[in-house]
Amino acid sequence: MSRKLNLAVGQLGPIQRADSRASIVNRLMEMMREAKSRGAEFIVFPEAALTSFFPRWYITDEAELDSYYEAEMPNPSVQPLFDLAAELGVGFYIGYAELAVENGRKRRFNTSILVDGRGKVVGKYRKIHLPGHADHEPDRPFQNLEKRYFENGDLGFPVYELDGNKVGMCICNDRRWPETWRVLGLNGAELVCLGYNTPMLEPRTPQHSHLTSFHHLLSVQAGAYQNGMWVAAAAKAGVEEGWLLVAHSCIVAPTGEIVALTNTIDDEVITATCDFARNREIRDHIFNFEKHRQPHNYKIIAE
Ligand code: CDT
Repeated sequence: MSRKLNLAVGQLGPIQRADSRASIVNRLMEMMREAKSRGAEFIVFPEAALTSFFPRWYITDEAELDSYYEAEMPNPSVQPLFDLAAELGVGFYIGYAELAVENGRKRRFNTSILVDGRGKVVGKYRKIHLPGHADHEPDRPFQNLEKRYFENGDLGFPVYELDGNKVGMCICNDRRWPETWRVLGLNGAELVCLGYNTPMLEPRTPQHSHLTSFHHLLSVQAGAYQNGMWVAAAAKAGVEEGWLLVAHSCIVAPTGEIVALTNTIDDEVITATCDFARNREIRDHIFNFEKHRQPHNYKIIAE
């Protein structure tokens, strides 16, 4: 019998600046309960899911900046979500801004973790492709200061064993880069979890606004198909502090087909059953890496 996973994606509607961590954690818990009631064993939440997407603001006060980060995970604000995961036996992926102190130095990362059905952290990823800019650009209607507020991830693209399945992670802008998916595929991922905050408007290329959802789905479907993996993609969507974020959270099969898609810009749960036998249909045939890859011709990619 093939191995299967009942999977959910928990899309978040907007988080405003004034919303408390407790209210956000309650929304996540509500979606976890709904996922469980529909038979899900694992739920994927968005990038930076515990706060408003603060890189849109130029923040000069360090204490204020720190308030958007988590210095430990779990911590008392999010512990109820971990407790519920253990109570329900539902694992999860979640993104958050990580404040680490390493060798006495403050380090900031855009991070995600995998938590198993016992409420235990089993894997961590730090976002590698940081979009935007490092300096304040006052002519923009809103900032995209990820390059100021985060360091590039230093953990590579690891794949973790999670309740018997091989699970990898990436975060938002990573999904636009084919290298992300291929490295995860080469590392053996069967399922890739992805969270994102994607503004409909990119101020430097407003002529692409109407393509935002298309580019999102194009990237995720190609990543799934070209590497024979399931993908679960969770948006933070809706009008956050005046700016619309794209929705279209989805679950994509290894064939590249969308098998579940949100149809709101609010908190919404979607579910699907991942049959890992479907990965083999791709990876044993059209994208059999061992048989068909020609890496000696791809050296330029890594140089
Ligand atoms: N969070 C994040 O990585 N957002 C970027 C915005 C880039 S502007 C098109 C993204 O790639 O969706």
